[in-house]
Parts: sequence; C-alpha cells; structure tokens
Amino acid sequence: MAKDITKILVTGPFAAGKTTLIRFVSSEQLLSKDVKATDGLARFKAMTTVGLDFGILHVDETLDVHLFGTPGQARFNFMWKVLSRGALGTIFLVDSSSQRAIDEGKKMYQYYRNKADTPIIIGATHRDKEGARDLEVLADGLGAENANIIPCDPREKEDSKTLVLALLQEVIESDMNDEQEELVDDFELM
Ligand SMILES: Nc1nc2c(ncn2[C@@H]2O[C@H](COP(=O)(O)OP(=O)(O)OP(=O)(O)O)[C@@H](O)[C@H]2O)c(=O)[nH]1
Ligand SMILES: [Mg+2]
Repeated sequence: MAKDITKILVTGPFAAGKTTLIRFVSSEQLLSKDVKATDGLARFKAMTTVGLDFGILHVDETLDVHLFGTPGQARFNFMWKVLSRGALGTIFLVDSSSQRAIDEGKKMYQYYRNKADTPIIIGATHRDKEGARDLEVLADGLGAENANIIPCDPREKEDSKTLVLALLQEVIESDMNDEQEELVDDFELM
C-alpha cells in the first residue's frame, strides 16, 4: 500500500521544547543540530538548535508525518521560510511559564500568522512550572485569541502526538469546501 507523507513544521521561541517534541514523538529521529548556546541566552540554556531538527512519526501503515523543527533564536528566523516550503501546517510551541518567551512568541506568532496560508496550532509547554499562564492569558499575550491552544509536555509522547493529530485535523478541515463540510455534518448526525 502506498504511504502518504505529510510535512509539518515545529516552531516557536527559544527553549519552548521544539527539539524535545521531535525527539520524543518521532519513531525515527534522523537529525538534530544542537550546539552550545553562545550569546546572552547561554545563561538560560546550555544547548540550542542552529540548523534544524528532523524526525518521522509513523502514524499508521498509511501515513508518515515528517517533522521539521526550526531554531528558536530570532536571528534564525530566515530558516522558517526555507523549512516551511511544502509544509501543510505548523505547530507553534511556547513556554507558557515565561513572560519573556510569551513576548518573543507574540512577535514570531504574528509574523508567521501573516505569512503562512496553512493552519497553525499552538502547544502551551512548561505547564508543570510555577507561574504557567492560563490558556486564555497565553492567547491574549500572543495575540492569538482565535487559535487552537493545547497544553503539551513535549517530554510526553502522547501529548505531542495529540498535538500533531489536532494539527492534521485542522489541515483536513481547512482543505474542505463548504459542501464537503455539510456532508461530514450530515454523516455525524446519522
Ligand atoms: N519542565 C518542563 N521542561 C520542559 C518542557 N518542555 C521542554 N522542557 C525542557 O526545556 C529544555 C529546552 O527544550 P528544547 O527542546 O531544547 O527547546 P527548543 O525549543 O528546541 O530550544 P531552541 O532550539 O534553543 O530554540 C529541555 O531541557 C527540555 O527537557 C515542559 O513542558 N516542562
Ligand atoms: Mg531546539
């Protein structure tokens, strides 16, 4: 049976958990380019991504999801443009316990929202930490009031898988025209 291959992006500010999500959710992790953080951010985090992360999630025998993770530091924003080519959607992770991450995330989220014509779903990470914002407060902080925001601990495979599947659901829904949506509604009523 032929397999479908779907490409999705994993992005978001510094230290949100992008590399961790790809590492834990992937059946095969093929690439990760983490190096010692050098600039002022090294005070917060020892290792950071400079190139890209890449992993493959085998959803079932018919579907593989290829996950491309971007670096989080703002000076690598250009990578997003390169990596987003052909992607069906984006997972945007943000550390919901850090005001600095939310402020940085707002700029990034608005930038991507304006550029991307594919769905973006937000994964709220670091929820086990003190000071983690409520999801409504986070949405407000990111300027993402209408977005789908899902709590996620990237160290938990099931959490990350839920996020990937929720994004795929949005991709399918955004591809449907009104007539097809009516058919689905009718079917669900049966
Ligand atoms: N407690 C806690 N730690 C987390 C969570 N998500 C990620 N981490 C940890 O946060 C650290 C940073 O995670 P990374 O996956 O390297 O973050 P990143 O987004 O790839 O970072 P950059 O590549 O530097 O932008 C790691 O030590 C993770 O284990 C979470 O939800 N809770
Ligand atoms: Mg990383």
